[in-house]
Amino acid sequence: MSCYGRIFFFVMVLFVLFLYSLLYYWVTQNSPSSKSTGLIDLCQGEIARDTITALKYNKTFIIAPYFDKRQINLTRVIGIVHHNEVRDLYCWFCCQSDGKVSVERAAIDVHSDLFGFPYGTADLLCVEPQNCDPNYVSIHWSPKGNIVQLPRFEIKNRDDKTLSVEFTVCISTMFGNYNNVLQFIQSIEMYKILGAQKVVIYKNSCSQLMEKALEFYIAEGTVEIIPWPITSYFNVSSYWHFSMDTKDIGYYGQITALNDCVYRNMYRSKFVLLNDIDEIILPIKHLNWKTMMSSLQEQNPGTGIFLFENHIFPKTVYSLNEAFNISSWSAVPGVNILQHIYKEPDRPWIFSPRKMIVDPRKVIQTSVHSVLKAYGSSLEVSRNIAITYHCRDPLQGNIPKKFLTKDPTLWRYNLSLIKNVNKVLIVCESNKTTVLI
Ligand SMILES: *[C@@H]1O[C@H](CO)[C@@H](O)[C@H](O)[C@H]1NC(C)=O
Ligand SMILES: *[C@@H]1O[C@H](CO)[C@@H](O)[C@H](O)[C@H]1NC(C)=O
Ligand SMILES: *[C@@H]1O[C@H](CO)[C@@H](O)[C@H](O)[C@H]1NC(C)=O
Ligand SMILES: *[C@@H]1O[C@H](CO)[C@@H](O)[C@H](O)[C@H]1NC(C)=O
Ligand SMILES: *[C@@H]1O[C@H](CO)[C@@H](O)[C@H](O)[C@H]1NC(C)=O
Ligand SMILES: CC(=O)N[C@H]1CO[C@H](CO)[C@@H](O)[C@@H]1O
Repeated sequence: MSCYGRIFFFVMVLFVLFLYSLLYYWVTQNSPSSKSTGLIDLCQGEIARDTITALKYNKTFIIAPYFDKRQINLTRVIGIVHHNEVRDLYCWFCCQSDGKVSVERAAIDVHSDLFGFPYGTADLLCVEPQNCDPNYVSIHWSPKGNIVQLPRFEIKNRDDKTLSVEFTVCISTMFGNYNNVLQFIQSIEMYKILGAQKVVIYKNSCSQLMEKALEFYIAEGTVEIIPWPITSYFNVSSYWHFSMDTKDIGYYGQITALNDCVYRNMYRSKFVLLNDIDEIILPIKHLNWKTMMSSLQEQNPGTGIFLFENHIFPKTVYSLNEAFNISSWSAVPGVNILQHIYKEPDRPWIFSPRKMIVDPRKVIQTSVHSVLKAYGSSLEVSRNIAITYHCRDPLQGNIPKKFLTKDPTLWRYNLSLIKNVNKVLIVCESNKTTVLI
């Protein structure tokens, strides 16, 4: 072949290759499947790492997607939406099988417990495409377009590991420069005595001293902190109802945090407790949660949600037992719960809120005092079996002590509680970087 011939042949080969790639591009871009958007690599989008991610332009915030195969294969994206300004949203799945993108319209299920606020928790529900097995998803207001810049979220709970923990306590939203350090340490130690291996805290803000206590428990492996920068995105209310405070969202987004905590621990923990840090679900009939829950479950098969009456033990009313007025604790700011064993009288005509121990795998949507949707039934546990011990400001004004009821159940744990609290304080003392005692 002559030199020109060779060049001609080479050019022809290049030309044919070029035609082929044009054809390939055309075919993939105009593929008849309306759902497939071709070979755009969704997996280029930056992985979202924050607990709260705002979507551009639309009044939608993403917390996290969770794989939920309890009925059909769903991706359930827990989010916060403006309840009457969000209409269409789409899940852009990144399929592991072939690296393609598959788009599904999301059903938007706004939780019914908005309490009048414009923003509330929502589940964005997307049916997972067959043979896709996605590990990442992006959320977009359109089923078309370029989404390379969209953040992508890891779909959690894809492998349902075996349960590694028996009891996890979910503490929603620590806020307002929280500094009730002594009561915090006592609550954590009580949870541990009663059977908790894990305490998950959604932290908005707390004091420097509190940070030290948290560091101690993180190092110990008890506490897991989920950053909760809700105040960067919303004007939050510190009340639970809109009528009390016309802000964007109620009580520091507590309900969203609780729902996230249930799903986060669904396949990690046999039970999840949903209560505040000044509350302890306190067994009366048994000595710990394990024996109490096995007895309750045995007697109530099919029940997944156990509700415990809230009883207020005012922090303004003290017991006279000087043994529990522990002088070395006075350097630590906060309430000493061992001194508060008088509870306010019942008011049967007023709604008495309850706190919960749930089997997370039976919960679909939770509120604060009950679940909204679940697979199992709920049981109102008798106060003879357990109560929610709640040590705080009085709710019924400063009624005299003689009208309160003495309930020293907490004192059953006095020896181990005092010993354990002292251990935390001494560890911190030995480390000269802390001033806890
Ligand atoms: C549901 O998801 C699992 C795990 O990803 C998969 O093995 C199964 O085939 C899926 N089922 C359906 C009906 O798509
Ligand atoms: C909070 O409200 C103020 C005025 O009421 C407004 O200017 C501001 O943008 C709001 N902030 C957020 C995060 O919504
Ligand atoms: C606790 O002890 C301190 C002194 O050690 C005393 O000032 C305080 O009144 C005591 N508190 C109660 C409630 O007895
Ligand atoms: C403190 O705990 C011990 C051991 O459980 C118990 O014997 C004692 O009665 C408790 N003290 C009070 C005042 O209840
Ligand atoms: C003790 O102090 C060191 C710094 O001197 C710090 O790195 C460490 O985390 C502290 N440990 C605890 C348990 O607070
Ligand atoms: C549902 C909704 O509000 N969609 C809007 C999201 O933001 C884009 C860009 O501003 C609008 O075009 C959509 O209408």
